[in-house]
Amino acid sequence: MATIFDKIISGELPCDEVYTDDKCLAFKDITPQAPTHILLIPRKPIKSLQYLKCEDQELMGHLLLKSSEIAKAAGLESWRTVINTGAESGQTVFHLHIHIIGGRKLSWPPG
Ligand code: DGP
Repeated sequence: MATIFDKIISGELPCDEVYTDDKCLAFKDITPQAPTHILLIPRKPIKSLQYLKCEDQELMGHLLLKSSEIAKAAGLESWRTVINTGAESGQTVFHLHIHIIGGRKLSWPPG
């Protein structure tokens, strides 16, 4: 079943785009938890980290590198990257995504 993020990738739903290339797309989170809250998603429909395959190794490296570039381009020097995996962790959209969160002091441990 197509998720909201699949519909954003296809252009069926709009987003506030931050970065795009042939492997991934980044856009602002609709319910930001901090002054900067960006979601970075692969174009490939991977449900979560739970479903990664060996063939995804290069893609995941690409995503991590891009997450750093995107955070720095947003003016951040300190930020948190979060990948929720599974409903109990807080995952609500089952298309793998990296949260890039910053612009305020973040507490630890997470709830
Ligand atoms: P997670 O809880 O880790 O599955 O994060 C899903 C995030 O997706 C959550 O922070 C809210 C965001 N989100 C949900 N629907 C939309 C949408 O239609 N547009 C955008 N930009 N973000 C969305």
